[in-house]
Amino acid sequence: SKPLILVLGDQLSASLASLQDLPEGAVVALCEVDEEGRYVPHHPQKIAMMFAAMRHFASELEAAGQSVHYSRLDDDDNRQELLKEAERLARLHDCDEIRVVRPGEWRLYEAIRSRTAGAGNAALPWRLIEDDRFFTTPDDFAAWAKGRKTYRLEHFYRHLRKRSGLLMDDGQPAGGQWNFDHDNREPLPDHLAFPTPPTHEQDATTKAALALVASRFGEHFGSLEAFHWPVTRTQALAELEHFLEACLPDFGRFQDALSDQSPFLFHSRLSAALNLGLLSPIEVCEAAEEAYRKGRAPLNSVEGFIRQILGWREYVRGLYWTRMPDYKRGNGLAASRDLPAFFWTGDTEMRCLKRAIEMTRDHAYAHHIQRLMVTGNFALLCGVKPEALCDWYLAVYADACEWVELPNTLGMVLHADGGLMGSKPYCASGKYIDRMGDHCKQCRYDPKQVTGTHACPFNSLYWHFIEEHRDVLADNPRMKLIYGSLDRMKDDKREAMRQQADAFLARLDTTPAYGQGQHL
Ligand code: FAD
Ligand code: DLZ
Ligand code: SF4
Repeated sequence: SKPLILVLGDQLSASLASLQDLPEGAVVALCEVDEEGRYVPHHPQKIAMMFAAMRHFASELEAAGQSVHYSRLDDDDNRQELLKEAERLARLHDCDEIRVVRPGEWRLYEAIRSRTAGAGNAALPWRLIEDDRFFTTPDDFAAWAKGRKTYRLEHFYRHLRKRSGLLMDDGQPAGGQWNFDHDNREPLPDHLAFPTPPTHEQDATTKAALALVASRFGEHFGSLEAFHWPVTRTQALAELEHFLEACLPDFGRFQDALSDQSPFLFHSRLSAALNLGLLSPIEVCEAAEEAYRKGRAPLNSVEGFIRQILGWREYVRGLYWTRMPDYKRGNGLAASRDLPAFFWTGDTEMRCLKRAIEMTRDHAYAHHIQRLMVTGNFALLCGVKPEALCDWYLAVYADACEWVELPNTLGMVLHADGGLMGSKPYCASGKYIDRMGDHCKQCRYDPKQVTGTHACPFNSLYWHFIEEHRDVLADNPRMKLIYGSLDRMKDDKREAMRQQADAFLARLDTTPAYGQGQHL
């Protein structure tokens, strides 16, 4: 047979299953297409990073002697739709089959599945190959999940610790504990210095990708100016080295902290390189474990980091493939509000939100606590509908791929999956944001006030949310204390909070300032 091997934009790994033991004459295809750049208005840095990385990867395959067809976005004959372009190339090169590793999105997976042999279009059948670049496959997750009522991360994570042997000593967890989360919640101290992330030389290939994206997707939300993403494996390895040396020792302590100035703190910023395939999750976890074994980083940091990759990353992926497509329709709290317009501008006086959105605009990045407890928490409390919020997160982050974005947004942030992922919503008042960082010091609102013109809007919104969802949440044992506090409040206080929240929500501008309504 003479296959066309379609390598998708997030499959840039030499170890990719479809690239092993290729028959003579096989053609590898990578395709830049307009449709993938627009199904949500992706951040220009995300598109440029992907195109630059795709172009470098194609050159590396060619240098290794592989025959490669690279479709550029501005090629005249480009069909501008991924599957149609691949089919055009297969015909052009006289291929009799198209092989592709499982894509990172249900949308493409379904479209491909309907074209596989036996499912129609037998003239040019597609073949789906399992993606083995993770610790687990969707089948592994389904086997683990079988018969369980809830899918708790902690159980899955311990199962994978044992299976992988990561941070295990004679069958027991290193340090005698599975979880060091209680050591990983230090708020931001004053005058803490953060490591400076590496920058990478922008060669002609990277510059061309940046220029192309500026001209073709320049109207999308997000600036290209501070583009520093790694776009080759060598650059990604430099990022990993930097993380291990400069960030990992303090990663744990400040994992949950918020900073008004630093977008990155001690976070690894490795998610995009991992999701593109430039780094493997296994090598990253092994490198972190080695840092611990050699005494270069404390266990709470290393365990906390490995938990994110071996635990959360595998867990959300398993959940996604096991639960789609129904998962995407979940709206357990019946949320119906459009996205606040300032999510596309940062134009708000709420300092924590303003900074999270500005950092997103400038870097196509915000760290986990900003996504979860600032923008996410705000959207949860306001009742933003899942599809609007999911489209936003999918568009604005360089690391966004639906398999990881959707469970995090719909499940973790919005509690819209009926509690499958989290035993309670991650809702919080301004007090939490004040405790974890320094935004409130710069804000016109006061996190200690609940009503009045200076009151932090998170506070009344929080109680409004708690009241509004009493029917769904009150029986939850983890929410009992909160409902106890609400019930002990005097009626006039409750009424004042309600009015404060209602007035705020009535003023909230959800006109589609930008980007909304562009979903295909
Ligand atoms: P670090 O803090 O250094 O963590 C190390 C690594 O662990 C990350 O690189 C990532 O690969 C993994 N990780 C950490 N948290 C999670 C998590 N909750 N789920 C899965 N993997 C995790 N991550 C994405 O990769 N793509 C997304 O589209 C994405 N969307 C998100 C949307 C929302 C609403 C939320 C709350 C989280 C989302 N995350 C997503 C998870 C997490 O916020 C990012 O992985 C992280 O902020 C990336 O920065 P980092 O590499 O510096 O992470
Ligand atoms: C996100 C994205 C963008 C912007 N452009 C492309 C592209 O031109 N070609 C491509 O193969 N993939 C692109 N992607 C990623 C896809 O939207 C999709 O998430 C992955 O292909 C799924 O594996
Ligand atoms: Fe955010 Fe409220 Fe603090 Fe302002 S006072 S930064 S809105 S938590």
